[in-house]
Amino acid sequence: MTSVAGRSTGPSDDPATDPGPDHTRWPADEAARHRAAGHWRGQTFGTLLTLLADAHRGRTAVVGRTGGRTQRWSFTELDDRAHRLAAGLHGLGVRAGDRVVLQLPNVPEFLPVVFALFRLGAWPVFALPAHRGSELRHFAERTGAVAILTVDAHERFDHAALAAAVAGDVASVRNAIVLDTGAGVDLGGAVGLADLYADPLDLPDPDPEGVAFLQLSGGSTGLPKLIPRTHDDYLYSVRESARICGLRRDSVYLAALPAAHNFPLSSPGVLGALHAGATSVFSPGPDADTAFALVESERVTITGLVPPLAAAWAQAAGRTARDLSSLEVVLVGGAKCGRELAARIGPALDCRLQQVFGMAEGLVNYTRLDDPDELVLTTQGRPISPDDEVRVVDPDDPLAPSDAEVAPGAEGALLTRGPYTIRGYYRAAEHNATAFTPDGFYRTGDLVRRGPTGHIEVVGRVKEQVNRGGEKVAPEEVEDHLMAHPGVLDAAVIGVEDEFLGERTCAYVVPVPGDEPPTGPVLRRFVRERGVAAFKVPDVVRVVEAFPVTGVGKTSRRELRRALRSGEH
Ligand code: OOB
Repeated sequence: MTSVAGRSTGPSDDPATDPGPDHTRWPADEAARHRAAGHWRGQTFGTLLTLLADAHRGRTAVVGRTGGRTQRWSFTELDDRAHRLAAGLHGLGVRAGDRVVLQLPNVPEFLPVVFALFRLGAWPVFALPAHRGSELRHFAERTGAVAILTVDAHERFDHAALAAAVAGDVASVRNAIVLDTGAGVDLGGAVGLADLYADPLDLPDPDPEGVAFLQLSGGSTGLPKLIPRTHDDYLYSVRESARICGLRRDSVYLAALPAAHNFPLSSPGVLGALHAGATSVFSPGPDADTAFALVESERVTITGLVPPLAAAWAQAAGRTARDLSSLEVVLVGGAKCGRELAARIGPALDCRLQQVFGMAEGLVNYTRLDDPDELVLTTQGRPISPDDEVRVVDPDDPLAPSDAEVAPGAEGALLTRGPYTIRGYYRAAEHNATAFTPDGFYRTGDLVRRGPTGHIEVVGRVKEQVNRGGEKVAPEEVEDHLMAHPGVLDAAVIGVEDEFLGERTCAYVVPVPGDEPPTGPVLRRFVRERGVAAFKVPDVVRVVEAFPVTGVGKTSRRELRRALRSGEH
């Protein structure tokens, strides 16, 4: 890989596919500091798996279902599968630096596939199972991907047909590779994943400071951006996450959310579990029925959930016959988990709550297992690393940011820089010019407050704050008040245009199933009686059956706004 003035060029030397300068690397002096501090250890994921296989051999690394079959692979078997798949992919012409769009649901094959690509030095582009044609085409085009690797069908959607269509549309895509789960769809001209297992090859280890994969941004506007993460930087966050979340060899991590997302992948996720020599269980779906059965049968000790799912699990735990007593820690993150919900989770699931505030771009914050309860209930944690730099700045003018720091404890926009936070999105020079400060801090777009212990409370998104006639309303705060009502399972607040106020608030509420849903006036009175400023009482309340969600299951306020504009609610 060549470096030009702090930028790296694509590793391919073929001028037809060489993407040119595509992402910003860490400046040399900072990189040297991260190495000297022991954060970056010059190890790749492929080498790590070999070491893990030596250390843990016959212990179970992965459990999951492919089609109707339960599979259980030891560390040795996972390592062997990754070696053989790497050889098969090499046989297809996949080389170091090539991009491969990966769209797998929670099947055990996820891990050998990802590690095979890591070993080759080819970059998985982590699409989510919920993505469809417009996203997959965008990922393939933007990255010049050489292949798409997916499953035949999942949740009654024909992914093989979609992969074939995208391969037909995007010239760089030479192969569609499909995991056949026996769903019975036509695989067309796709290569079967099972046919790729070949005799292992001796492959050169990729550059640990080079890109390992492309993650996707949560993306509040437009299509997701691509996030280049390196072996060195990501391994640091995985290693520390495993430690902070107390993973041990006898831990069992349940991937309930789609494993390709950064949260179940690395916070501490399946990679953290592997790192600790623990077992990863892939749940085919995130719903309480499916997951509780696995918690019982596999004696799951730890998992990670987005807040709407945590609310649903807490509700379901009260009436399940399943034995959930093995659960020790439930991480909740991805969106704000307000105090009301936070206080419900531990007692309902009889476990320790750990809040996590992370982003695929890098920075991850955790409440610590020995933090006082008050911090666990009211904050989203503190950074993983002593070298994560955090600045809380004046959010007032996003177009002409002064980036002046606010007073300690005051609300402001979060900027961050550190050993595992990217310095630029992949092939997005124009966007990078505003998404990062000139000195390399990432503008997270999150509104936060930082307390004296360094714990961060997320107040909302800079852009989602509702400006109600000059009074600022954080949707998350109003949602938390609504969630305190016993009849409310979930709440989402958005701003709606208003002739007089500029914006007013509209609260959507999902009632607890089976109960008589609370009415708008009842809920407005309820919020008012909790002693909040009148301007925070939602102007409109709508009761709906469910919320639209993002690919990882976060409530999509963007989709709610769209539905409201188009008159669907
Ligand atoms: C995780 O990653 P992304 O990339 O899907 O989304 C990042 C964004 C953050 O910038 C923030 O706006 C929001 O999601 N977020 C939270 C939060 N955790 C994430 N907002 C409030 N409270 C939280 N606890 O979502 C992600 C990555 C790694 C671990 C966990 C979540």
